[in-house]
Amino acid sequence: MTREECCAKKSEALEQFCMEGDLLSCEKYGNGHINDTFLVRVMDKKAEKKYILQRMNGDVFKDPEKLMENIVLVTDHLRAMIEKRGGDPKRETLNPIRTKDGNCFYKDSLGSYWRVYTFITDAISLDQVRSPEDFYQSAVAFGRFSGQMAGFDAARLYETIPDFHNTPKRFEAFEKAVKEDICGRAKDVQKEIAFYTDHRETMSYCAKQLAEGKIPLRVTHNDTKLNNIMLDAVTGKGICVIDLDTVMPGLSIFDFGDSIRFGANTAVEDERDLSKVSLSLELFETYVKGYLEGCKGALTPEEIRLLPYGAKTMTLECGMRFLTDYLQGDTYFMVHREGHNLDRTRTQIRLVEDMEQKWDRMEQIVASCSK
Ligand code: ADP
Ligand code: GN1
Ligand code: MG
Repeated sequence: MTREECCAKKSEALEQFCMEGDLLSCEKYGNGHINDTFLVRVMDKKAEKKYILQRMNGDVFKDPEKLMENIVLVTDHLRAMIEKRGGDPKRETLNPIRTKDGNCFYKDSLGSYWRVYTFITDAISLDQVRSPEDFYQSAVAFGRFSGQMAGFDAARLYETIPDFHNTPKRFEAFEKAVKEDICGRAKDVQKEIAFYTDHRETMSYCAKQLAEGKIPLRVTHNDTKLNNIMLDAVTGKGICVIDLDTVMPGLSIFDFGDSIRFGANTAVEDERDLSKVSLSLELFETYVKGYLEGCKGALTPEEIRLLPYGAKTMTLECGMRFLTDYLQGDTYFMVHREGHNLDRTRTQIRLVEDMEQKWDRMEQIVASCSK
């Protein structure tokens, strides 16, 4: 069944959730690569209200019911912290809407799982930074998020995608995809395959530091792209971390690193003109400062030292995941054109190459910001 056919059940899903008012529209929304997201507008007592409806990706998330238990646990925890601080829980955390049966998800007649969140109003999410200030604000907010989750018992969380950032395991999956070559695409991407094969050792460095107990496992977000944060439309402040599907035990350096991979790139993730792709050292420095401030001294000296490695490893891992998906026929990440995953792979490779050129500067920036 195609995604479109699955999404045809959105009206059936909408009827199940407790949303007052008359439906005005329900349109595809956002640029996420995983779930099917819709903006729902309703008219309630002459006022327009908005919600986010999502069909959770059942291929990626094997147990959406357990995933939603995680989301409720995490958002309840965040809400309590926000209230204690005198913040606004309606805007500073996701708020799942219940179904008329009291559940936080609905399983439709085709077996897809749906959920609804209140829409975070007067806020924006970005696919590229407009100014260093945007990036700084996102860094503070992601850092703050990790601080808020520090008191949360990781054992309460179900692992929504096992080995999500286990880079050596990702390498094995990549090798298998190359060997099987089910679409016959490997012959055309030999250069890209060789790039990841040559970087195998580099990719296992952070995992090794964890295994040797040099850095701690924390409750992390694991998908810290710029468009997974809402910035206040007026003040530009980072107000809410969204896309909580992968909140699980993980590495702080990977949360840092994935933000750099996406946001400190001078081009978009799927840019075809590779001459536009590079690591902005200005944005890198901005993010280091914001993240350290948001974490409020919680990172160990070793975690801080390894921040550049987090950036490089996440860029390697993500590009390798795009290439794996390309080799397997584009079944994981949402694609919008022929060769989309390959374009994404190539930007990630170019970005790693640029990081390698700028490595000393990256280490110097981290050292001077942490003094
Ligand atoms: P995916 O897992 O596919 O990336 P996300 O949960 O990140 O899905 O949602 C996709 C996009 O929808 C986000 O980047 C953001 O722009 C928008 N979005 C998601 N949740 C909300 C919300 N509660 N309020 C406003 N916008 C939202
Ligand atoms: C996916 O869901 P989204 O679009 O925020 C992916 C991330 C990748 C990212 C690459 C659950 O993030 O791991 O880094 O695409 N999320 C999942 O853009 O696989
Ligand atoms: Mg997202």
